[in-house]
Amino acid sequence: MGVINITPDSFSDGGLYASTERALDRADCMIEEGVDWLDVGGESTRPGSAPVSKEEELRRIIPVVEALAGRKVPVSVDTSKPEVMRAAIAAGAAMINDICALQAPGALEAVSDGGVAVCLMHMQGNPRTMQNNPQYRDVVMEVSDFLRVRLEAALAAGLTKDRLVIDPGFGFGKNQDHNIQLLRHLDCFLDLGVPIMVGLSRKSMLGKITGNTVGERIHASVAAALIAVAKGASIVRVHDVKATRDALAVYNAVNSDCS
Ligand code: 7PJ
Repeated sequence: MGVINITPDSFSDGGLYASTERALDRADCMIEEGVDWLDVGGESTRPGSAPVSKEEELRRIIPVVEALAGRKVPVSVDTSKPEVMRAAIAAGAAMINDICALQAPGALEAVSDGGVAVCLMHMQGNPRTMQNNPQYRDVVMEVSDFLRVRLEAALAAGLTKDRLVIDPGFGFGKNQDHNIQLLRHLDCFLDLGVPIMVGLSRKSMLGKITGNTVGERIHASVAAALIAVAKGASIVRVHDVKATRDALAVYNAVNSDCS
């Protein structure tokens, strides 16, 4: 899954049009590189980031989703707001990727009415404060228990299991040790019975290990994606599609033919 962030540059004369064009160029480049899903997001959820209004999120996302609905690759929309979910589905989105796991009032209804796939992600706290000393007694157990409860809520709201994906939420209210534990024990989440998605690409967890800045984390990101797949992940959310695909092609060539 390739990440498409739509964050308009308020200093540029092109404004939103320019950022829409940039997002579509980026998407076309990823499609060329063989991406299977595009994940479109209009609100930064990095640690310390401030929320964006639903009007602004819609303005950023919808033109891109509409344009991408005509391409060959399905589109996921990274949002936590029910109104944005409904509009994204109407514009052609095939998946809603929610870092709040459909906890906002009306979110369960928005996706169950829409008939789309959903990624339920774990986060402790909210993006503004989540990295201020996150605490767990047993991070793998607690994240897994949370995801089980959210899966049950989704099923109770009428979603079917074949539409659901879970994600432990690397970097979302987790310290370095928590992130490492989650990756080391990622296979535990297979017990939940739905595909596992992970987002490790370019994250600060990899910066802490390598000492590299965001732009220099491609090799670490590919390594992390490979480890995640080896431990059972089905979907890896990445910025560097070609590099990740090549690494996974080698992995799959060795793993798929056991004769
Ligand atoms: C994730 C995400 C992730 C899912 C972001 C970033 C921060 N959605 N959205 N999982 N991360 N499902 O890409 O660095 O890990 S935004």
